Amino acid sequence: MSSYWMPFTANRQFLAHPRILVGAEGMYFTKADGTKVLDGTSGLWCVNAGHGRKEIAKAVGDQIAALDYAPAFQMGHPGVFELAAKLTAILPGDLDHAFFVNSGSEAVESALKIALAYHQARGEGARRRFIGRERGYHGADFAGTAVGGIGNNRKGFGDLGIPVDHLIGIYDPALAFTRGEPNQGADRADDLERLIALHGANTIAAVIVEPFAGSAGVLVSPKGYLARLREICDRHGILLIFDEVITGFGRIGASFAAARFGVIPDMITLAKGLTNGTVPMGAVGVRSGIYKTMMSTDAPEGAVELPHGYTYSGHPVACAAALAALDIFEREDLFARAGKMESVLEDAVHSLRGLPHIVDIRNIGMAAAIELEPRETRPNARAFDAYLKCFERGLLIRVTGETIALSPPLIVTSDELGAMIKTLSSVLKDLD
Ligand code: PXG
Repeated sequence: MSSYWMPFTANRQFLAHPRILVGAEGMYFTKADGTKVLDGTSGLWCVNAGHGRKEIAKAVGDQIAALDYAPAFQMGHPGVFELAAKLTAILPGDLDHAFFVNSGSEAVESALKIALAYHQARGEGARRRFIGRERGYHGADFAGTAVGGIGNNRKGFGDLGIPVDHLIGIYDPALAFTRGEPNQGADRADDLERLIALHGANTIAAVIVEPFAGSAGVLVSPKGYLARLREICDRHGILLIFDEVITGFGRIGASFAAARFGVIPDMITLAKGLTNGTVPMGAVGVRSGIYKTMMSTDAPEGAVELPHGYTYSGHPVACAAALAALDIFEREDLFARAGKMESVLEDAVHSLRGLPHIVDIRNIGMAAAIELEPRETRPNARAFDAYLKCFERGLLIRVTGETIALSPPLIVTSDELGAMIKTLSSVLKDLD
């Protein structure tokens, strides 16, 4: 076991106390000893339609048998065109082109490169800087790490060599225990004006934000914040990218945050729920104007307009999985279901208020966070202890810093939410 270097994992702790999953069905994982674990986190925010969906397994098996691989460059296959059409049909506004990749991190890198290429194509090649936000998470690759705003993820790697700056965060501890979107704080978007004054609008390529910050612990954008960012970006010719790797495919209680809040970004980054977590795949949704600009080049017809992509871009097996997943979302109306269950999750999670150590509870869509007071001696240890205790008691939660995150599959029932809260409550009472 010791030859595996585990990602974003306390490797030494894991080797001393391994946690192994061997099966999954519906709302439950199965451990090696045969006991069940209720999935409070959709795996890592990705299994939106629940585990073990037979339709996806069949589509994937059939695809491997029929066409296991097709070269991604200068070649196509039916599934990738069908998926691009189906995906862009559910994206809001004129986000009508899809560029396929293999993860959320690659979606972010691709969107940022498209932003640079687009500005260059328009003769504004000086626009090279990206603006992220404090406590943002945009994957683990170079540009995504640079534009990310979680100190611990950046510090070990020094200057990543990419011109970035960061907006002030959206979290206000004075608004602890807010249900849904905070009413105050839209003016935090005005911080973009400060960065524009500092760097010059003509040097800024794009702003990238998560509509709610997932990895930092469900930090919800204040009402009107995203619309204000949109308005400032428009005024200064800056592209706006919504990173919807977590918020997409129903997690926010609607198809996408862009649809829920009626704010259309220039690009949207997607992954996770796209294939219901079954096969790695990501995508960038791109507005028609960007695509058109890139295609209206003076270069000869045989020239590659965007020298970017991956061996596995639009992989036939991933496309088959995504088409089957989108089918399930539509047939079971899961995005609307998530919207309806939002208040059930909200009431359930806020019922924990008053239990020991809790300093904040936040929620939006099918996502919620319970923030704990740090222990004076060992920061972040209390939430991790809660994670270990919950797992022992048959519940998978996600922990980031001092925050417990819940993001159950969108098929979750009120009873299953009740069971999660019961386990969490018993664990919180037992924590020192
Ligand atoms: N953008 C956002 C907003 C994400 O949340 C990525 C990009 C990168 O995706 P990939 O597929 O490259 O991992 C993410 C990933 C957690 C957690 O519990 C969050 C992510 C991944 C794993 C765990 O906080 N987010």
